[in-house]
This record gives sequence, structure tokens and C-alpha cells, in this order.
Amino acid sequence: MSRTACIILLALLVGMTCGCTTQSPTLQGGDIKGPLVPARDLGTTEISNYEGKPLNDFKALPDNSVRGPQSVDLASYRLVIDEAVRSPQHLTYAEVLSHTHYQKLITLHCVEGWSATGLFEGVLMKDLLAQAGPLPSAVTVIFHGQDDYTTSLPLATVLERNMLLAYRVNNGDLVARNGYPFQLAAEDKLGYKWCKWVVRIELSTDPDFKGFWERQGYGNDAEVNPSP
Ligand SMILES: Nc1nc2c(c(=O)[nH]1)N[C@H]1C(S)=C(S)[C@@H](COP(=O)(O)O)O[C@H]1N2
Ligand SMILES: [Mo]
Repeated sequence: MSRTACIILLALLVGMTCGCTTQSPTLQGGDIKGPLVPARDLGTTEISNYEGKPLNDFKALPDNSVRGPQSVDLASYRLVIDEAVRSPQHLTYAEVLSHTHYQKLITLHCVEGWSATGLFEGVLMKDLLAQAGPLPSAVTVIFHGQDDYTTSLPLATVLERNMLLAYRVNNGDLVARNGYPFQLAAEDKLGYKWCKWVVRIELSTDPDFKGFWERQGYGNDAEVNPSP
């Protein structure tokens, strides 16, 4: 191969690699996704597009929550991580945020037929759970909202997918309407898995636990793009 051909090939390869880390592939079902990156400072105002992708205003989405928006008092707020763990946790908002912050472009799909894409900023569930130390018998993560809403996911899925417990979307803090102080960004799972106003994360040994909507017949798997 000539020297010039070699350089062109190398440039192409580098270009492709860079493309993978900076572009957000459009997936089946209108899913928009970006890479998980350490949180970057994006200024002080909310953003409406990110790396060329339009973002949805989450404050303007239909509110279909079971008891309406909750108001969580940060002064008394504690995130409880308990049950099948070595060391139960009662974390203040600041303690939750003491973990590394990440950003990721993710699309939420509600079973009602609408979707919304946002740049979520949060801490890794993996980092939070490591602090509590799930017992080897723990297989399910049950999320509890302040509205007594529940939903669950397999522990393996939460860890493998690097799910974020989000505190910001589109460079603005979550508002009460959107689950302030925390919403699970349950990537690739239907909206009812995206627990808002998270006050408790319960590790369970029950592989068949069913949350609020799941008990009423919604699938417990809730995968957005099941592989054929
Ligand atoms: N605590 C709590 N979390 C909840 C719900 C709820 O009623 N209570 N509704 C779920 C449903 S059905 C959807 S589609 C998403 C909507 O999230 P959004 O308000 O950020 O769009 O929240 C989910 N999380
Ligand atoms: Mo939903």
C-alpha cells in the first residue's frame, strides 16, 4: 500500500472512531441516544438542542403521574437504600450528588404513545448501589416514589446499562413536575419504569416483584426495542 493510501485509511479510521463517540445514533422507534460522558458545564441556561439534536421540554409533557406532582422537602430528604444490602444508606441530596456526575442523551417512551428526548444528568446507580453493597441474593431493584408509586428492574439490567439516577434534564434542575429531586433514567425501558420523586431504592430477592402499573397488567419487562 502506498504511503498516501495508508494516511487516507488512517484518517478514515480515526474519523470513524471519533464519530462513534460524538454522534448520537438514531435507533429504531425514534430513540435518540448519546454516549455516557462525565458531566460538562453547559452554562447557566436550559438548552433546547444538544449536538444538533432537538430536545423536548420535559416541563411541558403531559402529566400522567398517579397522584400528581409531588413536592419533596430537601431539608428532610433522605434517599434510603435498603433491604437486601450489607449496609443500608440514608443519603442526603448532597451525599447522593457526591458521586461522579454524568450526562447522557436519552429518549423516554410512554405507553400512551408519546416520546421525549432529553440530556439527562445524574449519578450512576452502580455507584450508589456499591455504597450499600447488594447481597449476592439481591436480584431486583424496587424504586419507591414519594407518591407511593413503585416500579422495579432487574439488578443486572440497572448495572449493565449504567442507568442514571437523574437530578437534571436539559441543563436545568428537575422541577416537581418531573420528579425533583430524582428521577430514574431507565434507558430503553418504557416510561413507567422511570420512577420520579425517588425516596427509596429497595434491593429485593424477589425476581417477580410487580410495581404499580405492572400489577395492573403492564409488562414487567417494558423493553422499548425488544430484539427480534
Ligand atoms: N413516582 C412516580 N413516578 C412515575 C410515575 C408516577 O405516577 N409516579 N409515572 C411514570 C410514567 S407512566 C411516565 S410516562 C413517566 C413520565 O415522566 P416525565 O414526567 O419525566 O415525562 O414517569 C413515570 N414515573
Ligand atoms: Mo407512562
